Amino acid sequence: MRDTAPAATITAPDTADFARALLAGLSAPAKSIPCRFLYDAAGSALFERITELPEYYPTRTETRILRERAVEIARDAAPGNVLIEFGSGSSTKTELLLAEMHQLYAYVPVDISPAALTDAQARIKQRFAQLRVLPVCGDFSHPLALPAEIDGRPRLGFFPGSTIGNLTELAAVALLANMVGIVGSGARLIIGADLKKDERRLIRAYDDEEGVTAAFNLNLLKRANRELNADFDVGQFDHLATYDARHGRVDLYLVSQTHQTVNLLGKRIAFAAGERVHTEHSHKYDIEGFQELAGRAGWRPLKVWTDAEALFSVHVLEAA
Ligand code: SAH
Ligand code: AVI
Repeated sequence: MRDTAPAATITAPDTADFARALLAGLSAPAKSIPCRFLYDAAGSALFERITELPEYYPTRTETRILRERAVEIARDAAPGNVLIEFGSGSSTKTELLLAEMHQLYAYVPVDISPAALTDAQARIKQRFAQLRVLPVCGDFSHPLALPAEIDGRPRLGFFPGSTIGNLTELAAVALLANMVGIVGSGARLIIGADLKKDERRLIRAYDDEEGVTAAFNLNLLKRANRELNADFDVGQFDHLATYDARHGRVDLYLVSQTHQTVNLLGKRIAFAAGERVHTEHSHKYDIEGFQELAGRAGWRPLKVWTDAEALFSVHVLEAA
């Protein structure tokens, strides 16, 4: 991600990537679909609804911490800095920081969802008319071209939401190490990490009463029907959330209700009754464990804040 390029327009990711990943994931003995495909326009809209659910504590808890600490965080953004946000989504939490960061050179939201980026850019431009907003649409786990305009400028990283928890430990360390290269030695990263807690509370957060998380998960199959002309009978799959205490993570699955066959890109994919398709990991950390993980990637812990119930943590890290 060190390379830079002219400011890109927001373009939709190519469907070939989805096609390849879906075929590979559904042909494996233990079926899975990478979670980055949850976020097409419909998925991003469903995620926004999740953030408002009474059961989904992470968004409102992290927002509260950021609101309380925004002035302190803004002191880390020296005049002329570039704020780079990973998995920016609606950029709602970012507004809290931008309101206190008065002399930024630019805000660079990075996201895989063109719909989320387009909406966020319009809203941010409206509220912060003087701010240079340079969106980058792409997968943050792969090398990405950042806008040439920010070349050589000091940077501050922002990675809220506990989106880091959606990566396996190995991938999380690799991404965090990549971020050291992106922001540069001595620069800081503000990162949210969801905390371990009572298993029932976790399951409720990922299997809400209203069924919004189920719709978010099942949208993967609808997306395959829309974009790849597959013929998933979405009503024949259930949403399942489990907690894996050994790995400290919530896992989401789509479960086939019956024995069924689906046509996908000229292939017939068979599902046994009760067979699971893994769709998302959501790791939960303790503070020391998260700092240790970040340390392996070259980050030094500077500060950490949590809420009164110790549901969620926000860390300030410094690149070694
Ligand atoms: N930061 C927001 C949104 C979190 S949802 C918040 O805290 O509420 C996760 C976001 O990361 C989504 O907007 C999704 O589109 C994006 N995302 C997921 N995987 C990604 C990837 N591999 N590369 C870039 N963006 C990704
Ligand atoms: C974006 N990410 C941190 C969310 C989470 O909590 O793992 C995605 C999500 N999946 C289901 N609900 C929310």
